[in-house]
Amino acid sequence: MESIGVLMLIPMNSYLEQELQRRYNLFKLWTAPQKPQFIKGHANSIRAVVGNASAGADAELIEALPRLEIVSSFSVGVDKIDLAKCREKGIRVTYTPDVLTEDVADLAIGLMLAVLRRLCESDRYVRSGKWKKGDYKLTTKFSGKTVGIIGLGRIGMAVAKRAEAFNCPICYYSRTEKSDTKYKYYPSVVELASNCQILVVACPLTEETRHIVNREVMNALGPKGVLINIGRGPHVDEPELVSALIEGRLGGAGLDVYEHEPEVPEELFGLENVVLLPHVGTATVETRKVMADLVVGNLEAHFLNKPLLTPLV
Ligand code: 8YV
Repeated sequence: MESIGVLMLIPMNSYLEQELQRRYNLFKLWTAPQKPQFIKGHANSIRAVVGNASAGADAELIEALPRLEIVSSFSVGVDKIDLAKCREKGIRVTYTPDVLTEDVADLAIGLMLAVLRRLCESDRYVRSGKWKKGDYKLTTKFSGKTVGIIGLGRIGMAVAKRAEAFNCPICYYSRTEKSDTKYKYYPSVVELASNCQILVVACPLTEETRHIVNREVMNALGPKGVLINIGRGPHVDEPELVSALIEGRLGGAGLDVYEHEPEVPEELFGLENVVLLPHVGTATVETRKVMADLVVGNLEAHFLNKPLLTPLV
């Protein structure tokens, strides 16, 4: 398979890079001083693209690669890939579902605990020596709080299962009510936010779900409510989130994702009721290795004319 050209869009995992390099003629887009010229120069040998949550095959890239057969994404989220164009051109698309579900759901629970129990602030309190001068303030209990989940897919279900172990009543919003769950369904996000104390975003990013958490939803969640975003930044209207937190209309937020990563609104840096993570939902050694193996496994299957392991298109 030496001569098959694979274009990797950005550096994402060194093990994945090595495994691709061993099998294919790997083109690393980020090493090119002039990206459009680089793509043009290798367009006739590139048959696969490897991207991730921040860089995918958009319409422009797909058009520029006439021999493209498959896009193998190192992510479960595929919002950066033009799926319609891939379908139209018969380009296969694979992703990495299931293998990362536990990590993302674990992190959602971690963010809930971190925001309500003020774990990061407590840590700073000890490190700065302030403990020696007084008592730390009281925080907010997590067990038993009602958790509302936007999107009851694989990750949403895994969050629900974990939160249940903390005796949290679970409710959810999704486009349609699920027949196979006992959790309470609300037909709108505003109703969900009005009836829960912790609101978790766990749905895919699409045109329909962009800014699904808007001013109205934040107001419905209220001054004691906490927003947890482990989905995608654009699910939340970020300037509205900043105002809601600063004005005290929203109680707190635990964020792993942002509208313009790696840019994070600086107004959030001074707020102690906010916990900010650098998009690390799947970032464990174990999970990233399995994700990498799946990216490579899908490419191998494709080029051997075998069934894809995790096809999306
Ligand atoms: C990563 C993700 O950020 O799977 C997703 O959708 O957001 C994450 O796994 C990323 O793709 C790894 O580079």
